[in-house]
Amino acid sequence: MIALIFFSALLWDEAQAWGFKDGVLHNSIWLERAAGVYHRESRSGKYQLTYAEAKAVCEYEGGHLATYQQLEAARKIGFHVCAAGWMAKGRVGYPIVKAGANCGFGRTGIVDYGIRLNRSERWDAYCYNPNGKECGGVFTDSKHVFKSPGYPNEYENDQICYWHIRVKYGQRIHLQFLEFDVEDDTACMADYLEIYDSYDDINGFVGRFCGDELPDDIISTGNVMTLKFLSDASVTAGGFQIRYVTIDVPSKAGDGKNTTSQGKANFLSGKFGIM
Ligand SMILES: *[C@@H]1O[C@H](CO)[C@@H](O)[C@H](O)[C@H]1NC(C)=O
Ligand SMILES: *[C@@H]1O[C@H](CO)[C@@H](O)[C@H](O)[C@H]1NC(C)=O
Ligand SMILES: [Ca+2]
Repeated sequence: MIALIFFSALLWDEAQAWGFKDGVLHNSIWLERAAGVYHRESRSGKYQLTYAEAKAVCEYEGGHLATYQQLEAARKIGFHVCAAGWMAKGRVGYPIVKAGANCGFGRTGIVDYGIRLNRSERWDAYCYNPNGKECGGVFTDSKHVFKSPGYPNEYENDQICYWHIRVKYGQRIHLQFLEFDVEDDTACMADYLEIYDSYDDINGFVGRFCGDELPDDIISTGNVMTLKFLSDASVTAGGFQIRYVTIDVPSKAGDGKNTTSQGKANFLSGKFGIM
């Protein structure tokens, strides 16, 4: 019985998206960007871009065509797309994480069509742009700078981004606001950034921020934090940059005081932690 449930769960997963996350595998539906690499097709559909057009698509967004090595690096962390696209230097191929009969000839790896002599052939594009528009994600690095989508340009209307931070158990997260400019209104009803001292946007509410005053630093109580940015249908602003760094929780009680006394940081006293 249990085996049956497990098996049907697998099948369901198969139909949905297919899984794992930190154990890698994945598919590109939710992992639209991996290691700065992403897939683009023409607005008119699949396999419509010449080499020059593919190049232009990536450059229009501030990036360039991915190299074979960049596509392979993305594939290694789960980037899987079943569509051949141009890469740098006129190469064509696509990244396969999960072998399947309908895609990749049952193999995994970069399916490589080689360097095309005829640059008028029409394929999709693989772009590389590590500084591309970022709207959320899961972060486990010991430090990172979050930017509002499109930063340093103004953010767009109707954005919803969630950034989840999860560092090593026993560490805390120190948030520092480097730039902050979000449409101002008295109750921050229009556009806002919310910060939660937990791994979701229900528990551990810390605050909702808008306007152009830099909020104070915030230090988590546990090893997880969530940032939620939301913009409504009109009026945008400059956006934000927020840095986090991890801090090791001091083993001696006395050291903790020193941390707070240094700046204007809010040292939260709370209970949220995830192994
Ligand atoms: C190059 O590819 C295009 C599109 O597939 C095709 O129309 C054209 O004839 C090809 N040119 C040569 C020289 O093969
Ligand atoms: C407090 O922290 C500062 C900077 O990290 C350090 O130089 C100093 O020795 C610390 N003071 C105490 C009392 O631990
Ligand atoms: Ca707005």
